Amino acid sequence: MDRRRFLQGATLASGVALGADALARVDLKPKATGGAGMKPRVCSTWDFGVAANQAAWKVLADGGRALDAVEQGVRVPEADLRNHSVGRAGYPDRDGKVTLDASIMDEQGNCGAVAAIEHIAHPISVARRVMERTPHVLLVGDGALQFAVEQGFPREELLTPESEQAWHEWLKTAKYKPVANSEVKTYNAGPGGTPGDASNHDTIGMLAIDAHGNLSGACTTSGMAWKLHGRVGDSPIIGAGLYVDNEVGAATSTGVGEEVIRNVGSFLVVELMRQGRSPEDACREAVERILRRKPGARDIQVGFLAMDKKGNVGAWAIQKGFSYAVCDAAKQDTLIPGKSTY
Ligand code: SD4
Repeated sequence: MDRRRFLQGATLASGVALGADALARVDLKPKATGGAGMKPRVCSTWDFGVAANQAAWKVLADGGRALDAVEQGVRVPEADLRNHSVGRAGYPDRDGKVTLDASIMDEQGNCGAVAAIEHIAHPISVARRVMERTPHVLLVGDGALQFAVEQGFPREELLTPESEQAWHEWLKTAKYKPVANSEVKTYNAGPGGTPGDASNHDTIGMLAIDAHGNLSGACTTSGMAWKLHGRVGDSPIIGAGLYVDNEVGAATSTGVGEEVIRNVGSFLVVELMRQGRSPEDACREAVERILRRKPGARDIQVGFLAMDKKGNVGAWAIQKGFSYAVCDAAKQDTLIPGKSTY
């Protein structure tokens, strides 16, 4: 390589490593774009959203930023060993590896994500570092792990003896057939029943509005259990598993991520709210879009959760069994059964 090309390469490499360019370009200071005096509120997917909301609420009740609230909130299920679907103790893929997906987005449209990252218990915080310290949006696999370790995140074994045992149980019946939809068949055969349903749910998606009227969202998951190694779901894909537009609202999703990605689900929900639909109506239309395009999707679960610019919350799912938690000054442990098409 000639010297000039080498120097060009070195400059690019150090700019990326230091994130100096990124910091110069990304405006990370919160601006009160939403309107001060808003009553803060946070909502999140599934029953474990209650405890996560309460952690987020500590930030919001203190006048903190929605971005900090959602990060702190979703770290709770990430660390929870009873939760086999997020972070530490998440069920592994079919090769026995725990691979995690996460994304975060703030009120200015800044976003960061990691996909298929191993050995890091809090992928949401790595996603935030991607957003704040690199010029990129999404880091995957080994590169994401390398970045996390460079940033000081501890490298740990995420497969617990209990999750390993569950994987061995699954292996007794599973045939390694990497064909389309094989994961869905194994979910049906497994303890969870419906793919993505309440007993085999995987994801926490959280949306918050702070006292400045600013919205942020976070989404983190170990993805679908027994997935192919390297499979990435909707959760780290901005627009699919998470989307925030501070002028309109925010949305997140849970369930079988492939259907959400195909329909750019969370972006769709936000755009429907932009057209005047309520959060619930927007979520319902996004679910029905999935069903119209693929009627067979009635056998799986997908749920959307949305919050509008005023803090109104709504949700809709394909099937019964979806739940979401809402927390504000009035009540910190509300758990609502999600309405559904079937
Ligand atoms: C995924 N959407 O990886 C996630 C999993 C999930 O309920 O939410 N399951 O596809």
